[in-house]
Amino acid sequence: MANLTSRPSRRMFLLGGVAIGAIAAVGWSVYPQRLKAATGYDFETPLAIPMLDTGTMTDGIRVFDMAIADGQTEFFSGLQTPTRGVNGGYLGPTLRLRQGEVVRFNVANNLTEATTLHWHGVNLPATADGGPHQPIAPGAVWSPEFEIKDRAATMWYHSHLMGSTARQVWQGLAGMLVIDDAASDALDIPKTYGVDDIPIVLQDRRFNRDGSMPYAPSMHDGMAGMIGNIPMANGTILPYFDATTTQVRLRLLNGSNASIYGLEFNDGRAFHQIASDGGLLEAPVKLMHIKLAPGERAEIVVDLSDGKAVQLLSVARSTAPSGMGMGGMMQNVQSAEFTFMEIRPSATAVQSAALPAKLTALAQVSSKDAVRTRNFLLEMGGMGMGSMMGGGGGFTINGAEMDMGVINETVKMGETEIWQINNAGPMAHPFHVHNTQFRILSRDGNAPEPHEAGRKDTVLVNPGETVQILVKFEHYADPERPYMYHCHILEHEDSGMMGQFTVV
Ligand SMILES: [Cu+2]
Repeated sequence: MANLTSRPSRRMFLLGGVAIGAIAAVGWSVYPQRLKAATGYDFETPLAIPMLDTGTMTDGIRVFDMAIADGQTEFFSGLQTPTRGVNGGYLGPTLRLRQGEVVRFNVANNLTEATTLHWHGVNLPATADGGPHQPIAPGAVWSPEFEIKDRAATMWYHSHLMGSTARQVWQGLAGMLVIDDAASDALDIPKTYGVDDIPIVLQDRRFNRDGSMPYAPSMHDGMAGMIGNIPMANGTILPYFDATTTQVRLRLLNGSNASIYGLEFNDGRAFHQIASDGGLLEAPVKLMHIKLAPGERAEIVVDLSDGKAVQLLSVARSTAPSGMGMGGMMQNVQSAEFTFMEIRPSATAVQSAALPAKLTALAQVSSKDAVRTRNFLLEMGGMGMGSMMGGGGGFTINGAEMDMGVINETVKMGETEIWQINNAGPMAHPFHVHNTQFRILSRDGNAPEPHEAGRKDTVLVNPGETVQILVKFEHYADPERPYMYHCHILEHEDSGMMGQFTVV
């Protein structure tokens, strides 16, 4: 293993000695150039494509064997970074499932501490949720089994250990989970894994000079969330992807702890969003910019028929008024500016089919379907001086911090409800509800934009905003074991911005 004293190199010296300090000093706007100059990286690593894992069929059940373990990852050439992963050093395989199948995940915990795996976005029994109530002890194997009810969608899995989710996800415990169904199979859209259908886990991390990637949040990080200064896609830094077709479908996941990405291409080209968290939109939506908060997914199709290389960026384009003081600062920090990767079209690209005008049918949403409204007030009490000086977290929903012994809400299976989420704090919070795909009814009284009108499990609630979602839990009642709703900024979740509900 190389180190700085035995094998000095411009890249490593600058990475440790100049890059991070310079980036902090010059601010985020010139960040991509600085990163390139400082690291010497210029899209010279191929994009890592997570291994595709379709499991094995055993007695009609699709079985996945997953081992969570400590590992090492060479993010920077010659430097080994201690990481954690699922069946590998960092992150995990892309699990491929089908609607209507029974699946079993054999999750072995080879760490020396407890962990969990939560199947984010999936409709499942509470015992299979993989949240705080299903810890896997060191050396133990957890084997949840259930039927996949969801339609085709890009979901994901990640650690959800009470109080330690942020640290374990930062270390690498996350991966993609792709569900297929007959309707999506029948659509003529890019669907060859790793060729024109690419999973992309977007994250950012901070590194030490020795290559380590410690989870060591400052007090400010505890409030703003851990935001890195090195972007990565599938655990690769400034990678390139060689496209061999004229269109590529990117399954984008914001797998960061706290960064809100404003995604667009460096040449301003438009693209089409075809799916949100819970699957296909009714029709492709043409966009030039898409905001993706932690936990959210978007499938987009990018046209490359002009043959020009294009870079995927995160750009801060705040639509919210920038406040003064701490609040304004935190909004800025949440909107991270990064260059993630470059896509290089082949000169002999295979012609892709034109996108279908219609993708699927979605149920009409109406507030009249709801039998009641529940209110969820998100607050950051910890913003006060008391907690600035070392007090408690103060991240609450309806005035309470998460308590594993308290069921906050009880919902009847099959009933439609309005959940009204109000953000009283100075930061945007992505609100995630387990075990369902909901629909957005309104943002501050306005109907959602077309790209937000589909199935969702995570919705960004901006400062001062009130978002209404239409929620229904259609399967898997359990009067005792709860599911979670929470902010998906993982530091906020760990600090108490989470609650529990049962479906009866
Ligand atoms: Cu939050």
